[in-house]
Amino acid sequence: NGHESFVLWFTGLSGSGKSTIANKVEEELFYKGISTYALDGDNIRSGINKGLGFNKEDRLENLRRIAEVGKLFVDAGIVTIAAFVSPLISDREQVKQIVGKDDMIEVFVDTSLEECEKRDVKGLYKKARAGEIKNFTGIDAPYEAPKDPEIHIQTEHTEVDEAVQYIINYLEETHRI
Ligand code: GGZ
Repeated sequence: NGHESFVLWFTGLSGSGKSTIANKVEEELFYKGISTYALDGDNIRSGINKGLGFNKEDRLENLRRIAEVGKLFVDAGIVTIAAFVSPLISDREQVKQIVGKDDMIEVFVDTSLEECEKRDVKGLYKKARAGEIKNFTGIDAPYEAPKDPEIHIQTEHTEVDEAVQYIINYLEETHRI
């Protein structure tokens, strides 16, 4: 395909819609014949990062390893899609350092805590409010919104398909794909 690879890094609260959007972006890239690989909690926290929890240090280590894996995929020429809460600016700075700042595209999936909590798809907010889950992002652990993400999606004002198209357009217009 002749394009350089990169990491498309989605950040946002639990339940913000990161994975939903990321999966559809991956599908669109597939239709365009672009090789991709998606890193997410399901294939990372159950394997390479089994044993890491959700305190500040474990999250940083979780994200450090993901960034290193992402870098390997980029070296292999694969467009890598990563969807992690990655709550702190410093967490994402570390990712950028590891991957290389020109190879990381930050996508902020901006959904308010109120909306995430209202959706509560997995019932995790309810558990966090009840104190059954500690260090839950947005409840008793911080989320620092990106100040200048390459792509900013406000899901409360944007349909999923629109968001996906917006991201694809961005990648085309910036000659990433
Ligand atoms: C945040 C948690 C927590 C805590 C379990 N805080 O909606 P989900 O379920 O599928 O996505 C969340 C996921 C977050 O894992 P990440 O690897 O993305 O986090 S980080 O980037 O901060 O390392 C949620 C679930 O795991 N989950 N406990 N305490 N999310």
